Amino acid sequence: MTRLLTRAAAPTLILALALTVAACGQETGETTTPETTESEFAFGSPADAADADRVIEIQTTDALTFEPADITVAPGETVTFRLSNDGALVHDFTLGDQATQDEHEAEMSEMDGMAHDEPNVATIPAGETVELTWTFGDEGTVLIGCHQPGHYAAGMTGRITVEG
Ligand SMILES: [Cu+2]
Repeated sequence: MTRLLTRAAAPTLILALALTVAACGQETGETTTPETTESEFAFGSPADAADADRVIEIQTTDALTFEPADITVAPGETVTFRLSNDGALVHDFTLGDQATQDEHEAEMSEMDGMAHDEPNVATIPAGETVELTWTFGDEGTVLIGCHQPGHYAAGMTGRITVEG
């Protein structure tokens, strides 16, 4: 009688174990799936100056403005921004969506104006000219901001419209 019960229970036990293993395997697979993205940035990707379709010159000023502050580019266009600074104040040119601008504004106030080392950010010391090359993605709006202390809050921002 005991042997009969054991025989009958064995396949059920094996099935239960198999299901448990399958469930665990699936769970592990989900948690270890790497996050794969085409670009580190949602608003395009860094590019080489040699691949630029166009150069756009922008002045950064002691009046805390970008001139021009309104720029239009084509989807997929690679642009070199030639950023000049004829004033006495250091500026930066941070390219990104609103989330990126907010993030950099918070970082800069924490870091006391330390320079960035990120491909979407260029620092332009007084009297210098710096270049940043970027390939834009799909139609939309990408923002420009200067996150030197106080500049962004004072309105040192710009807008790049990606359309065409
Ligand atoms: Cu500035």
